[in-house]
Amino acid sequence: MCGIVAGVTERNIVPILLEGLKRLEYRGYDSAGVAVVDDSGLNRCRATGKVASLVDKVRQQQLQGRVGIAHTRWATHGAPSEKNAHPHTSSNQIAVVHNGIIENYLDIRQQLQKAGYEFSSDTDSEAVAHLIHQAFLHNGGDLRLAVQSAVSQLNGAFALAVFAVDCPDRIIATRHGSPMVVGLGIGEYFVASDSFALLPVTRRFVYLQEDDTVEITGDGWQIYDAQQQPVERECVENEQSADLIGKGRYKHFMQKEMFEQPEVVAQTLQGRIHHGMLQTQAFAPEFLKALAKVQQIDIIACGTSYHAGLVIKSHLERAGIRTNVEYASEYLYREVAVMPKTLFVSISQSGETADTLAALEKAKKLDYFDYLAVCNVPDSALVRASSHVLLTRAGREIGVASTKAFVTQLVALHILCLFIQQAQDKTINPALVQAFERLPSFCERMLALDERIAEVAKSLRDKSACLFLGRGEGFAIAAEGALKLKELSYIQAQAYPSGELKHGPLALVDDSMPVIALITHDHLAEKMMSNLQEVQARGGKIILFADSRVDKRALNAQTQLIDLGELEEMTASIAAVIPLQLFAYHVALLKGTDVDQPRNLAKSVTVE
Ligand code: HGA
Repeated sequence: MCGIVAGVTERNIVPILLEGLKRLEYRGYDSAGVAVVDDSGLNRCRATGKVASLVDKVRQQQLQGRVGIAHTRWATHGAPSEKNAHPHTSSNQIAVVHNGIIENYLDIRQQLQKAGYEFSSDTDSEAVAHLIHQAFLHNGGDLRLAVQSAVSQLNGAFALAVFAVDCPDRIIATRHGSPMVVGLGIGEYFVASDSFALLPVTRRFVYLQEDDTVEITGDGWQIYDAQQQPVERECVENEQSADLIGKGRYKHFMQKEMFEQPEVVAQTLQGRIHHGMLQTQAFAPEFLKALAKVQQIDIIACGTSYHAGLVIKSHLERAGIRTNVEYASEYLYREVAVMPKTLFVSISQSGETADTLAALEKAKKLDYFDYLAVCNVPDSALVRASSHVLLTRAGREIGVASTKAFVTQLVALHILCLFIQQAQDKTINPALVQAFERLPSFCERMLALDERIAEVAKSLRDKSACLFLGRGEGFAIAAEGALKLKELSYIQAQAYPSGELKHGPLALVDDSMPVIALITHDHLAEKMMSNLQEVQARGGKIILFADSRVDKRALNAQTQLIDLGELEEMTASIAAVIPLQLFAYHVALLKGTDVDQPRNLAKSVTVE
């Protein structure tokens, strides 16, 4: 999604801004731009496509300056085009980069047009530039007051970085529902939407809180709270490596990330499960006390993280914990009845997902017992806003389609489930706990199916639609498999619990419809086989991912089988998603799509 990098330096800032944008590329975007201010005034350069195209244009234009703002845009309002790319400017005086959505931009636009402002883009963001310009004139050229006055008129979510030609030594940045961090260098100061963008220039960061505004100059920085009072915010050291992560011997980040799964599963287990025992020191004592009292759980998430919630639901309910799993975007806009002793669990890879963050904010106003974030990014907004955190330890995930983050979410959620059972003195079969320690080797076995899966993927090369079937946890995994295929190959892939076939989707089945089914060796295997016979009877072509113990005698010769070997009951669904990820990957390779940055998608979904 959109990314912001900006700063005030003593050297030419342009290479720093461009490097920052490159570091944000993995988030997915469609255009990029940079603007600087110097003695000659405001200079801007924008380009569609990759940051590399912007770099070429910047070089040709010989753009230079000590104060600048830069942006990668993932279009929400207006097509991905140069005129819509940020920075947006007003009267050659104000330049603005904006992450988020301004919900009342049409009203503001109309009002500004009446006041004589001309718009040159279709974006909501340009209205912010003109509004700040109008306020700048009214405030006698005080940029901070102008920004604060302009944002008080905005509805929606935003992070903004702004400069003005008439005060060319400073940047003003602010946030409301969208992240922004201040990077503290030596004699140079920056802001960015993600600290990762600034790691080559600093390790010291200050996170802006909701509605904070920061003013940075070459001499220092000052944060103001929502009441426009100067405030102190904590400075944190970031330990992450500044190195940009490479693909190593792999063709794509996604491929590398799938093959890292055995390792990251082991990392997620570390210090939490050892020799078949739960390690109580993994959690703070007060959190364990809270787990002892939990009676219900509301899991709120989006996309792949939502599927992780669906998988864990049946395990939590088996442990006697009533569990509700819901899309954050739906939870946000309905009345919610919270039962006593309900734990609110949010799941997000990035911890920046706007819908999930907003859901947490809503939940905090309700009568929840406690708040847990299951997240992959320790310094993310979600982690900072929750009372407890369970880190998934997948390492940085670059591929837009989530793979290793999903598998580690499942492991972390299983760990949570086991800890709840232990805290509530419920009997835990030690064999179940031990199964997790064998999971990395099961992941290896799934990855070894790569060649066979690449072969089977050929049958989807010319297809435009398919069905995914599973039952129980297998349905949640099938839904994740379908999402991966959609994201990567643009094939319409719809997942159904196979018992639902006869209630509608069976009408879609004929001899041109591939039906991809997942059967693990559980109590639903026979039911699944009966459903597959319904498919076969209508000529449907089955691609079956199945445990080798499943009785497959009823399947016809056209069925293509991917034999998963003998999976372990407790971890079967975690391992079984890997072959489905590989399948989506190989279909995408055959289709020639952009595996790491599928069209229209972004890694951290920072807009609602
Ligand atoms: N609404 C703005 C910015 C979009 C954004 O933040 N995407 O992540 C635009 O469409 O330009």
